[in-house]
Amino acid sequence: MRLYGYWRSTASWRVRLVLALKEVEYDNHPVHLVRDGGEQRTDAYRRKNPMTQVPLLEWEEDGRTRRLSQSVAICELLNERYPEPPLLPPSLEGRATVRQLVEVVNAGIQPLQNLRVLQELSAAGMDRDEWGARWIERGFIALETMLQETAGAYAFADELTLADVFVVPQVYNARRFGVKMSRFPTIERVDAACAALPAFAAAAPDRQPDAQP
Ligand SMILES: N[C@@H](CCC(=O)N[C@@H](CS)C(=O)NCC(=O)O)C(=O)O
Repeated sequence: MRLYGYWRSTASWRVRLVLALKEVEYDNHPVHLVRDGGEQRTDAYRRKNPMTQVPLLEWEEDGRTRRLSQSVAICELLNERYPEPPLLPPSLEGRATVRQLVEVVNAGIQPLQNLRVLQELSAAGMDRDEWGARWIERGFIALETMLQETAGAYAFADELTLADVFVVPQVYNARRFGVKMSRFPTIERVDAACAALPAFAAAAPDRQPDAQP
């Protein structure tokens, strides 16, 4: 199994987290998102992922090379293929609630501060850091309210779920953009609980082979 990703990509980090939690071995293929205009935009990579984004998971099966992009789809595939530990709760309502939290980050926050959006904003003369912080803060106001209802030791009750896998990388980006995390005590508490786990430490950006100082 090969993971095409980038050390500081939050969407790649989600997949790294699931692989680490499931203890699945994989080959890391770094795609530098900035160097030379971005390796994700090369013809060779575009043929693998027409969206020209990371992450991308690639593996061989039945004599064919399989590829899957989009971190939600990848995480769900891995969660079903490697059932232990389960990253979705047993109840239907629990699974839907976790997916709701996942989508708040995946659809409601991350796309607004993705690299290509920030690059376009900079080119148009806008302050990309102010923009990024503003949209993360708006999303976190909602997420904090939701987590006050759902969180136990982790984002959903007392077991790790995909909600934690999506929230933790977004907190890292919030800090990068200068968001004041003390405004979001439940998000901060969930992030700290996850940070104490070895799988979360292993998947962190600065532990990746392509990390830069
Ligand atoms: N919805 C996609 C988002 C993927 C995404 O936004 N990837 C970013 C890095 S976190 C990327 O490749 N950006 C490169 C670019 O914008 O050119 C997913 O969850 O996989």
